Amino acid sequence: MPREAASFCRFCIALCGIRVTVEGDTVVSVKGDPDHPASRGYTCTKGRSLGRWHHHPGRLLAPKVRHAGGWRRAAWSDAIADVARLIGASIERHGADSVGAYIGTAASLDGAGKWAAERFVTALGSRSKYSAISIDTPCKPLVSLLMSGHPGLVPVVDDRACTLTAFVGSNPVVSHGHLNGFPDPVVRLRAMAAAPRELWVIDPRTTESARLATRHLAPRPGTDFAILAHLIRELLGRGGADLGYLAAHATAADVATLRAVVEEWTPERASEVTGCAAADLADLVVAVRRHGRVAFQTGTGTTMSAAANVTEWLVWALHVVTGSYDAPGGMWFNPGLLRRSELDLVPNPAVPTPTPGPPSRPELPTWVDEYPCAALADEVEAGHLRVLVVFGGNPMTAFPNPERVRRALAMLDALVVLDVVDTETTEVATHVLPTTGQLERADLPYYYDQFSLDRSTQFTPAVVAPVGEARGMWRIAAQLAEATGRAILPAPLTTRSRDEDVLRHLAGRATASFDDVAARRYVAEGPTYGWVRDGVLPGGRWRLAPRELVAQLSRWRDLVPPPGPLLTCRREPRHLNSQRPAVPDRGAAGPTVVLHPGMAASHAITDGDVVSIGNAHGSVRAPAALDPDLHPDLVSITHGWSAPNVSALASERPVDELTGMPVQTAIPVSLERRGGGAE
Ligand SMILES: Nc1nc2c(c(=O)[nH]1)N[C@H]1C(S)=C(S)[C@@H](COP(=O)(O)OP(=O)(O)OC[C@H]3O[C@@H](n4cnc5c(=O)[nH]c(N)nc54)[C@H](O)[C@@H]3O)O[C@H]1N2
Ligand SMILES: Nc1nc2c(c(=O)[nH]1)N[C@H]1C(S)=C(S)[C@@H](COP(=O)(O)OP(=O)(O)OC[C@H]3O[C@@H](n4cnc5c(=O)[nH]c(N)nc54)[C@H](O)[C@@H]3O)O[C@H]1N2
Ligand code: SF4
Ligand SMILES: [Mo]
Repeated sequence: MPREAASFCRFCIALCGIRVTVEGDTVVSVKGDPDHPASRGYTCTKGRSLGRWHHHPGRLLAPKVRHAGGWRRAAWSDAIADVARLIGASIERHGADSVGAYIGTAASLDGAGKWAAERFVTALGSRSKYSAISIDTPCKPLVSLLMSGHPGLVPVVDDRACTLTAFVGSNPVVSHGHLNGFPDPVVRLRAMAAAPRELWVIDPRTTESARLATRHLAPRPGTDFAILAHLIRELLGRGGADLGYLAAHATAADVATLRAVVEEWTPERASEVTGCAAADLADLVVAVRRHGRVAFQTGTGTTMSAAANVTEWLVWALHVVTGSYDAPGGMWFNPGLLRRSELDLVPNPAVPTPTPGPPSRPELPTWVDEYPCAALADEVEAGHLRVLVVFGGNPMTAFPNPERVRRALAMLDALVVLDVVDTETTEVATHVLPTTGQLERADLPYYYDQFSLDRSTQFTPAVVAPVGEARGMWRIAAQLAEATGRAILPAPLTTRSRDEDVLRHLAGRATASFDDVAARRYVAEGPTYGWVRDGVLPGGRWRLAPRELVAQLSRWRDLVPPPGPLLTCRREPRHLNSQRPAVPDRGAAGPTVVLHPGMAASHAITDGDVVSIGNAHGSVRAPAALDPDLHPDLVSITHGWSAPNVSALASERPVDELTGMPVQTAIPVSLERRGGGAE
């Protein structure tokens, strides 16, 4: 008899409610849950493919250990003992930092798993912690830290009350949001665009989100900061700023510094750099004045650009200048229903200072307690990093310069990968440990609560039994720690506890009890306003003009935007980075190079031709697909593939001097036709 279970999807930040039909051990179907208060029945193709993902032909069923002739299937106890031995030996001979961890996107969506992974690194006493944040959006914690004294503030769009929303380099209709989760995005964006409300999209492509917007600006890639600098200049200089808010929540000196550094971004200069008509830029100023408060949300289109930090800073500054943070109709800060940041964050009057980067890249400042992924290959090659544990990530497709990453990973004494399927990274691993997938574990979105549009959380029990010998990631981390003589589980938890016991611990200080969350499945409170202003900002004031960011913005003064082609980042509906739940064969149907017809014509390229795009770092080949909805300077391939791997065009040197972030959008490239489509 088939049975139906309610759960929620953990491929992405939207965390849509699902109903899973199961017959025996077989997941028969996954559908949207109409009773789920946030997603209201919505799912995307990835969520509906969860059954295929669960039954993926590449699923890892048992631990495997590499030996001279290939792989050997190992008993769990042997695999754990072997990894623990290598970790212990490495620490003894080379110190704690010689053992590190990379915590990827899928780990962050396994509440107990990521919690245990973090505690594992801490228990080792190692500073060699890496996460996907430093190849996605290190500018967000940096700007939060420099402006508030804490790196973890998450501004969330007040989606019911905001009247002027803007997405800058984010396409929520496909991505479902960047650090703000938008389940059912089309319905939500339509509501944001319904008069008298306005929705602006700033993106060099006419994206699915842009099509729903009231207005669309298509700047040259990499120049968004100029739109924002101009906007702030006009608001501060010619009216529209919330002067009362500024007087109370910023210093006069900071306001003067901000005013001075944006002054040169006149309408003419902003228009020249961005390629947007001065009249369109003026319309944006007028719109902000009309609405007073704003909700601007950035995404990878800005966080991956060379000007990431200043763009993010100017977005935060815009909210401060208009009194839009921590206030209805603007953006509020989600402290998390489980995590409750408001209990931990106290005013931090010290001006943040970084510590040096890892020994092989000391020039990369460390602001939060992790090293940038761009330094990982250097650390291995220098002999500092010798054992790496990968939790739910795929560095081979995610890191810049994949060839060097592959060589570095192959040099490790041990590469231990915790994953659900075989990947480009398990291919170079020494130890592969099969982990329970989404449907096989009880879960709470412990790290993703803060990205919800409501202060909310949800619970799911396991829907099906683990496949093969797969184990929970938290349990594997705890067993590895135990086998090296360390304990990461606070009493009364043990490695034999149930998932629910760990989750109960994580929910220990939630505003709703674990039993309540488990019984109700989804618990929400409305937005909470004012806690950052009243309880976190030193003296109630933002540091509106951090000197590091003022210095970076000054350096963009003379920018002459490079001519195209420029490679930009983009997400595809059916894939989640390298995870392709709807396409069981990893090699099937690679990406296309999307080009404007004008760009194609000037390079004698027609639809379907094989083209190569390259730069000083590498080159990739793929078939061309023409699309008139792009900025004419732009070419676009998605990341997450091994062939072609677009990360070959990104580099671990040079990177952003403050965060170590590689440039992954607005990259100048050459473009050449290599052959006809049939070749
Ligand atoms: N379907 C799907 N959903 C995903 C993912 C996925 O792979 N597939 N990945 C998940 C992850 S890890 C993340 S971080 C989020 C990302 O979420 P988003 O940041 O919303 O990602 P995208 O949908 O790629 O939107 C980025 C947009 O930036 C535009 N862009 C590129 N360069 C520039 C620029 O210089 N300026 C401006 N203004 N725009 C630019 C691109 O055209 C693109 O439309 O998505 C998550 N959701
Ligand atoms: N050039 C370029 N590079 C980029 C980007 C870009 O746009 N362009 N995007 C960047 C961004 S935003 C990000 S977030 C990173 C992504 O970097 P990663 O997080 O390293 O990449 P993913 O492909 O999401 O890898 C997730 C892995 O987790 C596994 N997995 C899935 N479910 C589970 C599970 O339940 N448990 C466990 N243990 N594992 C599971 C998947 O099989 C997959 O191997 O890449 C970054 N790199
Ligand atoms: S938008 Fe798609 S992938 Fe994201 S949670 Fe919802 S169903 Fe899952
Ligand atoms: Mo990401």
